Amino acid sequence: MTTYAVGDLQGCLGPLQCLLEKVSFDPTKDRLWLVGDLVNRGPQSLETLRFLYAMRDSLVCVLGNHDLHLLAVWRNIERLKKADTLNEILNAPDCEELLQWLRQQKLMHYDEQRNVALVHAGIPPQWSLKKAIKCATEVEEALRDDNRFEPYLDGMYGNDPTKWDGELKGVTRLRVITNYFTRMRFCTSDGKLDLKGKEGPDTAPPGYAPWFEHKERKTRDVKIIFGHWAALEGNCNEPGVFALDTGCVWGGALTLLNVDTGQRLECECDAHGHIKPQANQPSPEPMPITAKR
Ligand SMILES: [Mn+2]
Repeated sequence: MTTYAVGDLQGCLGPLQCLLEKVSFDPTKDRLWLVGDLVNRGPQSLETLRFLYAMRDSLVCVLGNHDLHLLAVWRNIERLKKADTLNEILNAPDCEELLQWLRQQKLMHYDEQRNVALVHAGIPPQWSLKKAIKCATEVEEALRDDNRFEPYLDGMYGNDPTKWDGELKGVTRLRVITNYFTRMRFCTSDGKLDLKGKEGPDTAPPGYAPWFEHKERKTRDVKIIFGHWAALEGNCNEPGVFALDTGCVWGGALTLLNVDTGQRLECECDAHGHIKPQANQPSPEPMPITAKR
């Protein structure tokens, strides 16, 4: 039995299947952890969700900002954005089944035996492991509660407040927690967020740094696997912190990490999130569509 973690899929099913084949992934024995952002922007969001749903008993999945956005559009709380590629899911006959499953997923997974946490964006420096688990649970409970699901999604959007305060209540409280777990890149040492910057770690505004670089970060003794930040290109130079978003949907690669050995595998992608043909294995000459087969 082997446990793997995979980076942001964003509908890139081909590269995922390629990696699972490379490691001879066996869903009856092995486990796959997903850092979230399963869908959107990429070519096969619906097929990706169906593929994962079919092997749901072998998965651990945390939600990303794109997954939450999908849930909000599904419940008519937010509209599709121009670049979204979510319509195929919303129009599918099995939409309800797939998204009812999606909303049961977590914001944070903690494996006590391995001392490894799995999150989409990160854990803010001022939170202990215990605090992070408690806060993630608050959002997970709202997601699963039929009476609180839509009010939560409705209150989820927005950049304010920029910083956690234990006194926060209601959807405002859940919004800050959601922003930490699913959108954070740069913050101050006491957890004030800058949600505008998306570029590399050296582009932090004055006083800010990548969330994982703060020296006093309270989860420094926990291994953390995360995605979300493609500009890191899989490198974060912080011991025990593993960046897995290597931008498969943007012509980068999809990364698979063996959680126990730390070994990484990549599948290179083209600009549309499909598997990139290998240089040493030229793809066959395209057949003219008029040719007799
Ligand atoms: Mn993301």
